[in-house]
Amino acid sequence: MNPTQDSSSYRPLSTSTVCMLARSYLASGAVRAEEIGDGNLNMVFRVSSDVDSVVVKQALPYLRLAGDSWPLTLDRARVEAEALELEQRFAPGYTPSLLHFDSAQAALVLEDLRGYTVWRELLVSGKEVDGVPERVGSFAAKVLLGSSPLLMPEAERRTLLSRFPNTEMCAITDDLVFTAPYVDSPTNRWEDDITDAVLSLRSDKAILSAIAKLRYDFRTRAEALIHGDLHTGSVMVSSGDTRIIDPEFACPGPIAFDVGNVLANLMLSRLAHEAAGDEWFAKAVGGMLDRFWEAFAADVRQLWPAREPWREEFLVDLLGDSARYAAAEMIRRIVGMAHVSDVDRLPEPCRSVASSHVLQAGRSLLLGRRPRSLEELWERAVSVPGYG
Ligand code: SR1
Ligand code: MG
Repeated sequence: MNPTQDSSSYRPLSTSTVCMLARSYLASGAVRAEEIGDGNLNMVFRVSSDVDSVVVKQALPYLRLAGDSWPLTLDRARVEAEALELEQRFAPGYTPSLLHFDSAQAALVLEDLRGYTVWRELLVSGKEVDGVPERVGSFAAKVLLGSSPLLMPEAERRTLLSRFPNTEMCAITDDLVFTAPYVDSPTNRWEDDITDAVLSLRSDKAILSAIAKLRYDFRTRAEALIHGDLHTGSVMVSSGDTRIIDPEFACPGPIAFDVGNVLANLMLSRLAHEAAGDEWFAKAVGGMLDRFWEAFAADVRQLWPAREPWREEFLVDLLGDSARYAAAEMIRRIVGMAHVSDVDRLPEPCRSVASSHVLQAGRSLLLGRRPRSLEELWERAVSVPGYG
């Protein structure tokens, strides 16, 4: 909660109190609620009348994944509400509608994306829905360029970005993505079979230096309002529509962090399917990554201001930087606190094989020359020693 707000009336919602909070956003009549959240951070309810429904997402004052030993700001709910409004401004129709923000309860009343499925779940079950990577690419280009100095007057941009200090959420990313996986942290966990690879990452000076540089870049490069957690679990898909959810990690940051997150989670999916022997879908996921980047780049080219004579250089540099951030995201999803179901759902020995290949890909993408094209990116991610 922001320091100027009074948190004394805050109470974790229950299935009965959430009905009172949401009632006026539903058709009249009896309403009922069920808890539907399975994330790491919040309570999420579906509140339904006989004819319609909304979702209520309430921030808890601690990290759900870790329990009340890890206190966490409620202000992330305000950040999420304001980020959603901003994303709607730059990319109308790409996020769920925000119907109401209750600052006392740190709760958002949102359009219910009933009938949509989390993109990661579709990928895990080997399903491809047309147009999803393209929508995510367009969303990223519109919001990231829209809140960058390329498209927003600088005075307005600095004022806007100052609304998103999001200190504690950035500290989570700083720790879980750029720090803990490379030290002996109690939050880390990995498959026994890859212990040697994990310890060798931690003692590799070139890797530690590359990660330290990325962490510095993440902390200092307030380039745009980034989503901050743009993985395939933050994308909801129906036939014909795709929405991007959960911008509670939104903060001023490097565009490459968001782009790298999408690349990483698609590479994780591809490597997991390959380890499971599902070559056909692995290849399909590779195509999704290519189409995400191509849609992103096409929108960047279209939105790019004529006064700036470095558009193609921006895209080449961005792909290279995104590959570095993708590596950090891939490694932490294998070694760190928050894993992904793409890999964790695999039976052994496929899980260890996938984990090991992800670490090799991460290492290869972190070191050496930055890839300048998708071909070079794939070469670095899959043509690694011991792979295959
Ligand atoms: C402690 S929160 C763990 C992870 O879940 C979120 O989705 C973010 O990715 C965060 O790093
Ligand atoms: Mg989330």
